[in-house]
Amino acid sequence: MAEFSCMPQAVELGADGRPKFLLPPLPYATNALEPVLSAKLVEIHHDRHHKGYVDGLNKAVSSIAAACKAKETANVRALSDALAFNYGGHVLHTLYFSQLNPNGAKAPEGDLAEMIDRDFGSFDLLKGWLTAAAVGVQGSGWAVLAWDSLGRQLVVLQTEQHDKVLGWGMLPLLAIDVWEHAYYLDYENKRAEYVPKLLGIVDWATIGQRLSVTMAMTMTQ
Ligand code: MN3
Repeated sequence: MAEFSCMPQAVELGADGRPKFLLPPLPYATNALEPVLSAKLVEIHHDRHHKGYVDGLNKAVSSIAAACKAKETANVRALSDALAFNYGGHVLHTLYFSQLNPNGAKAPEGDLAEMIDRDFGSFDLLKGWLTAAAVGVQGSGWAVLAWDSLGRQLVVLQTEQHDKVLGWGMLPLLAIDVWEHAYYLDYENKRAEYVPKLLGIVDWATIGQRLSVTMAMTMTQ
């Protein structure tokens, strides 16, 4: 579980020798997140919705490769949209499911705790801002705690769908899904009740690992 919690294996080579994206298995039983998220909700969200983005991503990538080789450029806009939408959905759902653990660390430590205090004032202030960002997303989208690789600071983003209103170079560390499929079965339309409960089962040790890896990856010379 510790190995899985930062980022699971992403691809295998397909029959054509090209990378094929994989749906990561849940790192826990579907009922492990109760009572915050029911087993039925987790099963539908992972096995149908997340799988749909993985399938859509593999289809977009192979369609683009085929169209490129055939010099068929008429659908470049639609295929580019499909690639961005499904890639965003796959990345964010991978982060989402692997960051949740009711028995995980309840507060950040080390570099993550220091950066949160520096950039947001305190852990409580960050949680307040992140919650407001998640609850306030118009329609379907996400709130994301991200690493700004140019400014070398933590930022909170709101993302529409999976791929709109992104900042290039801002790498997601913690992702809060506020599409209705993420909570409606358990919370109906009460997104403001779902978000704080979800934040209560985030494993902050996992977020700290992601920050360490991301900071090292984006180290400036
Ligand atoms: Mn979702």
